[in-house]
Amino acid sequence: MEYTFIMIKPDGVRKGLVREITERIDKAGLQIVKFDVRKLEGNTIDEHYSHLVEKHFYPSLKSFMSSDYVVPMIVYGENAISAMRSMMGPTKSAEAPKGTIRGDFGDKEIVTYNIIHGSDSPESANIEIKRFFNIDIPELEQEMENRKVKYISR
Ligand code: DAT
Ligand code: MG
Repeated sequence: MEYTFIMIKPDGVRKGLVREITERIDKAGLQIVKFDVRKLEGNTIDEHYSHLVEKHFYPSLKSFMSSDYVVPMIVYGENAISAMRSMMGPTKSAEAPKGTIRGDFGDKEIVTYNIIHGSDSPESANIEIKRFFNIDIPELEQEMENRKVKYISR
């Protein structure tokens, strides 16, 4: 069981895919434990894509990511990181198979418009969860435990 960080990007929000994507996560047997709708600060985008700031496409990636609301989430479940990466499909939507989120909804010409982000390793999941929800895994586990107790006692 593990946690991963997922974010519906501005194009996913604008295309009205929030329900479709959360439903796919649900149907895969994964649990959305945190969900938010917000606009990102420039420095958050720089940190999140620090591995890409030197790339020629970074300015357009940054302006895209700040162009509208995004939906950051924490998703929990069995092999959540790889399960979500498979559900998303590869970075380039044109190469993503049908049935994946990027294959079904991503822009086939503009790589940047690929609908969704998902952490690529346990290390990046922990860092991204902390960055976007200001919580670390032990705190999150404690919070989940507390929720269970509340649910059972109702
Ligand atoms: P992923 O989102 O699949 O983990 P990544 O971390 O390599 O891929 O890149 C982050 C985002 O940057 C990606 O979702 C879309 C954008 N991007 C990556 N490569 C690109 C390229 N060659 N041209 C335009 N945008 C790109
Ligand atoms: Mg990545």
